[in-house]
Parts: sequence; structure tokens; C-alpha cells
Amino acid sequence: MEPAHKGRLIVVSNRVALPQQTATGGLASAMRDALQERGGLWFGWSGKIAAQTAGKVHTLRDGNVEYATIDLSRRDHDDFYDGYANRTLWPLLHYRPDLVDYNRRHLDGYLRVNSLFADRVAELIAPDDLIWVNDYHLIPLAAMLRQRGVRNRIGFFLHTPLPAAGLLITLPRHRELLETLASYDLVGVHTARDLRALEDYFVNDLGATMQRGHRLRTSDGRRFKAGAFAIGIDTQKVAHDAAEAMNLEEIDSLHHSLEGRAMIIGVDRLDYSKGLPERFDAYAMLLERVPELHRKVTFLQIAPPSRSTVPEYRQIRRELERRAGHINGMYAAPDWVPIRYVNNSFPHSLLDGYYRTARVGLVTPLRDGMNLVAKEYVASQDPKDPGVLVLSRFAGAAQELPQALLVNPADPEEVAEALEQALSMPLIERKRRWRAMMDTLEKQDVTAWRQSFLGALME
Ligand code: GDG
Repeated sequence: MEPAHKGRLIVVSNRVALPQQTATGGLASAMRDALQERGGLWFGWSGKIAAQTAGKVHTLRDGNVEYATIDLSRRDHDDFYDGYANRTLWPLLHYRPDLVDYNRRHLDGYLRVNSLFADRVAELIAPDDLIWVNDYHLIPLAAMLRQRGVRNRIGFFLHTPLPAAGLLITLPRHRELLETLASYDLVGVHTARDLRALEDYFVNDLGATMQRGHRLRTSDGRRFKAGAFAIGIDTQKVAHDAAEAMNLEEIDSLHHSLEGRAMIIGVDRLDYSKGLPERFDAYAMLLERVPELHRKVTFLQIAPPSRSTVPEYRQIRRELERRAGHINGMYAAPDWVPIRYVNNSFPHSLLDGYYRTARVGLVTPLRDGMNLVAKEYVASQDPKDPGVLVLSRFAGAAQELPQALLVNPADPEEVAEALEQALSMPLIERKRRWRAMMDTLEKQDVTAWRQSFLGALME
């Protein structure tokens, strides 16, 4: 049961996944579940760029969930979303200062769109509503809502990692941005490491004091609470859908195409944080070092393109095409393709079936807030014959899933060795590791996540 609260839940995030759309991001599916169960309103950008209708609220109701979206002007979109959110904050938060592209114009756009969001959201709020703001696109939103007289409880959840203070302070004007977090009642991150970074930054760089229970008091007297809340998945549903998917024609045809070969699977948005070039190199190293695996293994990488207007994302796409081509050129035989590299997205029911068909789930981000794919892979397995998860130590999920084969994604030898171990792991060990991970995922599912976050927000 959700903790009792009279008002509605208002979720604010950059993107809103409307009822008829497939939710391809981790955040989108988690929020949709939260709202459907509890009822409420979801506010955000429609995903459309339109000069005429920019800033005008469109609403849509589906059952107990109301959706309110606004379009953005080209300039706002480019400066706020492509610019400051995705070219400044995203690389910074993923420990890539080399890719941070900072400029005042983008920062101004970011503040402008946050202020537009604040204007529109302020008009929709009733006194008892609980407000839940999501992710790095909207850090200053609570401060702007407070300026407009909003006194409701407001929580913020950061879905990305929060890097160490030493890196955060490299962001120009970091203080103006990050001290606005103190306008929330609760700031949530995924892991204990992220929480330590947040507290360290507030205490040592902003002069806040720490009180008991992760309560912080800033030098100008604002108080807020911080906490680690590891996001989960709908474990039961994924397990059920994966078992059902075995009856689908697509899964049957994938099975046939494998002709008894073991499959390794990767599923990631095409993003430089996901460690894809390094992963391809590790797989190439496996083929180089273990010729007995030739023709016995296939690596399926599903990588739907993302943020393709940002140059780094176009570049990584070209880079992966080159590497996949190179590996297939080196090792393929007329009747065997070592890498199947697919730039499409698929319905979730089908993905779960693909996971279940794979002997190994290969999840090797260089940095990741949590990584839901790792959890979905585990939940999709056949309990009688489960596959093995090879997981980056730098995904938040590694904190909860120590029974996976944990690797440093930057070390191709280590990843190749883990793959070899995974491919030859005896059934009894696979079952033991899988059971322990599944127990965790059953306890810490997406419902438990939002209950603990909302519970802490209402406290
Ligand atoms: C951010 C943080 C954090 C992927 N391809 C398809 C598809 N997906 C789904 C997966 C999964 C979701 O998208 C991806 O979630 P991740 O957690 O792996 O990664 P991000 O998108 O980067 O999410 C991350 C998350 O927020 C939640 O807080 O864990 O660290 O970066 O659910 O299955 N879904 C469909 N077709 C695809 O082709 N339908």
C-alpha cells in the first residue's frame, strides 16, 4: 500500500510518456507505474518543437492519470535540452569532464525553460498535492516554484550518478545551480556513494551542516533531507512477460537462427556512458583468445539511437558501426555472424523474451545511475536454466547485485575473462547466483522504491 496522503501526486519530468507511447527510458516506465497505481498528474515536455504552440498546456486523461504537456520553441529546446542538459550536465554527471560543453547561452536556456515549467506547474497545483520532480533537467524547479509561492512538499530524484565533489566544482557557476537543491524537502539519489558525494559537496563546498538522519542545513538556514533510494523494476511482471514471450513467433525465430549457439545480449540506449565501444573490444578479445568459441557464440547488441542531434552521439554511432564491421570482417564465416548489431527499439514484451533466450547478459556502462537492463535481464531468466549477468562495477545496480560477475568495463581482458567464465558456468552455480539476485529484485522492486521515496517525502 502507498503511504496515505490526501492530495494528488504530481510528477514533473522533462519527458512524459503518453499512454499510447512505448516508454523506452528507465525513468519513463517507473513514473508511469507510480502514477497509474496512485492516480495523479504528469507534467513535462511533449517531445514536440513548435513555435506557435510553445508553452501552451495540452492535457489528456487516461483512467486516473492526467497528462499535461507543453511544446518547446526551437531555441528553448536547443539551449535547454540539447545544450545544457545533454551537453553540459549529462557528461559531467557521468564523469566525463572532457565532453562537457559549457556556455552561458545554454545555461540561460536551461533557466528559461525551468522557469516556464515553474509557471505552468504552479497553475496546476492544489494545496494538498505532493510534487515529485525528476532528473537533472529540472534541478532549479523547486526554487522557482517556491518563488511563485508554492509551499507543498516537493521531492527531487536524480536518476544519474552524482559525481564526487571534486568533479562537481569544475562546472562553471556550480554553486548557483546546485544550492537550489536545498529548496526541495527531499533529494533522492540511487546509491550510498551518490549520497556521500551530495553530502560532501554541501558540507565542504557550500558550508552546510549535517544533522542526524541525512538532514542538511545550508548556511542561509534552509533544511532538506537527502537519501539513497535504489530504483527497481516490476520484477514479477518482467518474469511473467519473459516466460510468456517464449510463445512468440519472434522469439521462436531467434531461437532457430542461433542453431544451438549461446547468445550474449546487450541492450542500451546508444549513449557514450554505456561503454559500448569497450564492450565490443572485450568481445573481440574473447574471440581472439578463445578460438574454441568461434561459431559457438553470438553477441546480440540492441542499441536504439538516442539524442542524435548531439554530435557525440552521432560519433559513437559511427564508431560502433566501424567496430562491429571490423569484428565481423575478422571472424565471420559464411554460416556465422559473431555480432548482430541492431539500432532498433522493440516492445518490452519482446525484449524480455530476448533476455531469456540469452545465456549471458552483458551490461558494462562506464558509469550508470542504476541500470535497469541488468535487473530486467535477471528477472527474465528461466529459473530452471538461468543465464549469467556480467555487470560493470560502475553501474548503481552493482551495489545490489554482488552475485553478478562484476567487471571493470575499461579492462577488456577482465571482461573477456568474465564472458568466458559465464559461458562455461555450471548450472548449479548459475542457479545459486541467480536465486540470490532474484531475491533482491523481488524485495526491492519498483513499488518498494517509490513507496520508500514518497514515504520519506511525506515524513
Ligand atoms: C536512466 C539512468 C537509471 C531499452 N531499449 C529498449 C527499451 N529499453 C528500456 C530498457 C530499460 C530502459 O529502457 C533503460 O533504462 P536504463 O536504466 O538501463 O538506462 P537509462 O535509459 O540511461 O536510464 C539509469 C534509469 O534512468 C532509471 O532511474 O537506471 O542509470 O541513466 O527499461 O528495457 N525499451 C523498449 N524497447 C527498446 O528497444 N521498449
